[in-house]
Amino acid sequence: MSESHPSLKLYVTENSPYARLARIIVLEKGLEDRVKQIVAQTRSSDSPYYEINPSGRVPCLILPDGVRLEESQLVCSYLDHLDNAPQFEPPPGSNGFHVQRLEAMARSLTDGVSVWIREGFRPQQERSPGVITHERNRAARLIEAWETEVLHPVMGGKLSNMAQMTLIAALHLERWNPNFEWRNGHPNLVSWAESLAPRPSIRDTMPVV
Ligand SMILES: N[C@@H](CCC(=O)N[C@@H](CS)C(=O)NCC(=O)O)C(=O)O
Repeated sequence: MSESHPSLKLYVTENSPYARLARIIVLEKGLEDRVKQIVAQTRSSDSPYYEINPSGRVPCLILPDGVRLEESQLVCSYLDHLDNAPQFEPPPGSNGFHVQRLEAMARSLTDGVSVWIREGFRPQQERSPGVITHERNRAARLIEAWETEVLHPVMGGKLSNMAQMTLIAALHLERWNPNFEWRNGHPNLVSWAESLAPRPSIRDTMPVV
């Protein structure tokens, strides 16, 4: 395959935490020459992107034969297996179970904070105070739980699983939502996040504000 002709197209936006997972994998695995990243126009009526992905969501990966993949977990797994040497699969046994459990919990945080952020983008008169309160409280409960869970051995060490990746993407949503204040009173989470932040794949995919 010619390096100047990437065979896969990855549709992303710069600030989607879900697309960020796929962008992190591309960098971690050195796939920049094989995967062309294209910024999609999401959440606008009549976007040309809807012809490519009818759901309108990112990330979305288009394979050389035109097959379309969405959902960040599937897209990440596909990219991770491209070289037949996956690095981010759950390990066998009990640690694998904990990676999947913690990935689900990190995804709950991402999903909830994303709803909260979207609510903030609506015109003032369309915002639902009930939704905002619900999501703020959900995030606060999850952050409390994460303060302990982040000490689980599978969350430590080098970047090696989707639980770590999903949590860092969720925590960095603070850049989009200044009311998502998770740092105060959570020293374990702060030091965990600070230890990952300088990693090039994390640093170079930071949400732009
Ligand atoms: N469960 C999906 C969520 C993807 C998602 O909701 N992406 C958002 C960006 S953060 C999106 O594309 N939204 C556009 C829309 O809802 O039209 C995944 O993990 O990939």
